[in-house]
Amino acid sequence: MKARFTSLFVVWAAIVVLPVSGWARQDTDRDGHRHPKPPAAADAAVDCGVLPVGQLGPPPCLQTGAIGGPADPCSYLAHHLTPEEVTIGKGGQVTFQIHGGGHGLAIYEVSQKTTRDDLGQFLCAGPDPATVANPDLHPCNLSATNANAKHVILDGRGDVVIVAQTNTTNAHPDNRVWSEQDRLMSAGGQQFLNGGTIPAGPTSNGQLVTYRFLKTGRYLIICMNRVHFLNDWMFGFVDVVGHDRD
Ligand SMILES: [Cu+2]
Repeated sequence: MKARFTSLFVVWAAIVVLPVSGWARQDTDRDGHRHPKPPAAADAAVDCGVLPVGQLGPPPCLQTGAIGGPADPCSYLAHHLTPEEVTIGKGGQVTFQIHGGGHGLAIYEVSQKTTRDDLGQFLCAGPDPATVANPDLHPCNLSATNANAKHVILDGRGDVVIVAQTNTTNAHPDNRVWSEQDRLMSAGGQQFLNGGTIPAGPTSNGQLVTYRFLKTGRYLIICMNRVHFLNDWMFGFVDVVGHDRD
């Protein structure tokens, strides 16, 4: 009787336990092919903006006063995400921490073929401002004309992702890149998001915005501040990998 119980237990274990552990690490596609599952969802952290703790560069960058503020010709150097691109597993969470002032976040899905350089041409045509050391060579630096103009932004497949309407009222929603269609989330619309008193690092204390990505794909993360996004290319990407049938 004991031997019979033991063999029954082995059969039960093979049916119930193993698929939950070892066997479950595979996925079957529509053709019946088995593939290893991707690693478990991993989280990521992205710093949005920079808290200036000194001059952003030699003159003409401001050397005193409101360094990094809207009158600093080098403020564009603080308008970026770090890192500009992260990859997480499906179901993973990204925590965005705000640094410096005057930011807003919004997320859109874009085609896999969407590149930073291609998308940036719809904002301020020319080189990536992140690669421009001399503020005089940044074609849209502190340009109210460019920041307030209408921009229609396409992804790598040619689909319209964002329409930044002309800023005619300088009030909500004109005063932000406020494009609701296809937008997954936004934060910092009427009141900007602001950073804390400690620059990016383990003890930094900026506002946090989190988003959990439940579907695979490529996602565009933008700052809704018109100057930051349309002049200075303040955007990045989150790539979410895994199987959509999970
Ligand atoms: Cu910003």
